Amino acid sequence: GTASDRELYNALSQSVRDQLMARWLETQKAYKEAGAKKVYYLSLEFLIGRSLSNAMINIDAQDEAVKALKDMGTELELLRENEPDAGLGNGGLGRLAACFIDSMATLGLPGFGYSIRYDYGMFAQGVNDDGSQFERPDYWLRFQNQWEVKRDEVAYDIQFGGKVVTYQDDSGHTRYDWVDTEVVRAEAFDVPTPGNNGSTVNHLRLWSAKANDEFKLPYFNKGEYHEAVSEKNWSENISRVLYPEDSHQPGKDLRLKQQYFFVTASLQDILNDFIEEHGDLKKLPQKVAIQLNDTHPTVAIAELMRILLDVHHMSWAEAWDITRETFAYTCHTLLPEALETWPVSMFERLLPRHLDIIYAINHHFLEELKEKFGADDPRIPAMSIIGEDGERRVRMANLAVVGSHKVNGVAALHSQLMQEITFKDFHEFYPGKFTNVTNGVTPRRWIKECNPELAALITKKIGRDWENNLPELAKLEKLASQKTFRNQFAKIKLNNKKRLAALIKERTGVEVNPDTLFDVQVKRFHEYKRQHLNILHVIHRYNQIRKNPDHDFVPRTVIFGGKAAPGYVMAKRMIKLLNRVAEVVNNDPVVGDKLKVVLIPNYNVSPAQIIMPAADLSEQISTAGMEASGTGNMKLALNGALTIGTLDGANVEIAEEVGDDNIFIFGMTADEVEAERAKGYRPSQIAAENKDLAEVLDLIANGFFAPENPHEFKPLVDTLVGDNEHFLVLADFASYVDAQNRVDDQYRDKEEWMRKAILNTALCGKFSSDRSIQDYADNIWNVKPVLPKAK
Ligand code: 26Q
Repeated sequence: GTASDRELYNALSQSVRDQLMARWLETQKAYKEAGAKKVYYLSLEFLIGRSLSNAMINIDAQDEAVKALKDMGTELELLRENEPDAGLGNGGLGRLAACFIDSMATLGLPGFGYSIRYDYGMFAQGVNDDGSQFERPDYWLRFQNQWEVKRDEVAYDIQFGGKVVTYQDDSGHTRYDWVDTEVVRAEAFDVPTPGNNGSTVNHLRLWSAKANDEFKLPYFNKGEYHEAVSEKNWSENISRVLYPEDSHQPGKDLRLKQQYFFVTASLQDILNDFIEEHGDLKKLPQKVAIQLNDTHPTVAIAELMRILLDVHHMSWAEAWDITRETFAYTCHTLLPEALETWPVSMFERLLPRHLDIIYAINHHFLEELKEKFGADDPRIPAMSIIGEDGERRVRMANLAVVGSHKVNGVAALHSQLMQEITFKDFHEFYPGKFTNVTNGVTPRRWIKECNPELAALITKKIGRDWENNLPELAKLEKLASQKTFRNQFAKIKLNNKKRLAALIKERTGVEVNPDTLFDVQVKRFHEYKRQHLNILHVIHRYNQIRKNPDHDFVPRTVIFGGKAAPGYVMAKRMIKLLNRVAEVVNNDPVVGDKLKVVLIPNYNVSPAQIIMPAADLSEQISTAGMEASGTGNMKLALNGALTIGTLDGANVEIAEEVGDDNIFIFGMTADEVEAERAKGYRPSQIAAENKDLAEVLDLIANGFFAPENPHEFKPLVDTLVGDNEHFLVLADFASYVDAQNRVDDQYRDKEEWMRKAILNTALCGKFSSDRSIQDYADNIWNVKPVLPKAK
């Protein structure tokens, strides 16, 4: 008999893995010999997706494997479907971390990721018959994971709870002991992360919780064997599941436990390695840089202080200098509701010693503030690490800012708003601490792997340097005016659209025509991302078609992908409305190919790799000032989609790079949004004055899309027309529709459209994560590449 596809997949993975292992050892040896400074990227999320193709591309084994498999009568594309996505993240922040470890390895930097090995990653999304979202657990570890290596010798004890006792040591110093704690063990699994440079292989280290035999010792001692063993399993819940909320925090014990579990295992590991290689902890910041991916790992600041003070008996001043020089913090939001805070009472119960240390940090900090501002300044309670209004809470963002030497935003506009609004007082108090590093994406996965035909065409025209030096793409600029090149580019786009059409058919049953304009909005469902603005436009278009069916419309397929957090009622309602609108529009015989609407269920990294290359139009329509950066916008533009977007996040920089003629900008600016909110936003007036809009809202509110339950979507409309509606959806409607009409006009001229599409690919070289990582390396980490001998 023949081997099954899974067995072949396993065999191929193993052979690729063996090649990675050899390079991995060489890389570690080279770092050791160089005594290199190392970077650790701490993130509760790494959305890496599949590894097989990525590894083969980065070690240049792809062509060979494709040939060998062909000889065996099978195809790489078939085999790699057997690999489950590693969905260890929610969205942009997690995917950014995955792009960053690819770039660190490609640049030859000693850079390592740390995260949690969740048994269950991001939930799998399904759609019920009524159009609503359902969730299923993602048990991605069902089959042996080919891309991890369990490191039996790497494991640490993690404490929780208990109490703090003090004692005097021999020299009369007061010392602190954290005792009577619950203990859990953290076990290490390494995922090798190859760079695209012929030699470097770093790793991502994932921690898994394992019951410790010390756990529930009292039960054993009492002879309650069964109780002891069954209770043990509870402690393993710490690494059970990724929290699927990406904007408001659940405030659960278990989430704080996850954060601390992850942080202390990583720090113990980092310090072990450092001490073995360099010994003297005073030199820590010279040899170690730790990046905090948002506030999620910020308890690391208190944990490093605890280790330096309580274990290594350093003085406060010395420990604090080392801590601040070691950490840097990346902020990924401006939404106040997304800034993490934890009740003091929870900290006291789970991490009593850390709470003491945070109080002490805050005490020193507030003294400095009083010195500078005077004791009664209102900035003091505002900047305090402890929030005193209502239930007392630890403000993790404030702790992260105070305990880091650099704080960065993720796009120019975001970093500017951070300095002017979110952290205004901090920026004045710490001049020079705040900076920008604009996000990027790895061109290996987001061009070469996902769009092999385009990659081959580019390489044929300009050589392969673009792979690791993306601004080289600018050499394509002059080709945009060549008709033959435009035809080649257009042909590839069409092939990619056919591939996507097949995926849509498979996942939704809907047939879409690859000759229509593919209009794509893929990202988490959120009010601030305004998928509902897109839906309003779809309904408006539907109305136009119904009124004037013989008019020469530009046929469109509007494609959505994304998940709603299970507890986010409004986001779930948006999904349901979208699916209901799709049902009506797709089955109306008057409409035909003029308009189709689909939600591709369970949007994730793997479907994204099919969607990005197939888009004509990229929807980036957030309320200005609310999307920190966006990274899907970059992937789509690099693959030759034109953006329709607001001046928000990295869209601003995309517009700068490609030029105003090659992007469709609409809507209010961040300043205008702020002004409108200040004066009191009254959307009901807007709806009253715009007939097209009123018609759309009436259809939704009156149950046109939910005949069996006509009030279903009334709350959504009520929100949109309500005073001070926070996302100003209706305010941008007219300008959005106008921009969409400009899109149509442009798309009618296919040659001109393709020219612009090519310019988007050519001019987005800035948005490589290699450039982002080089910025971090130069301006924040102060690390240099160390290249092992090539294999
Ligand atoms: C916080 C506390 C408790 C539980 C969960 C969370 C949580 C988890 C994930 C909060 C936020 C997130 C994810 C945020 C995120 O993905 N932000 C996005 O980051 C991208 C990379 O910088 C940006 O491009 C996006 O603009 C930003 O929305």
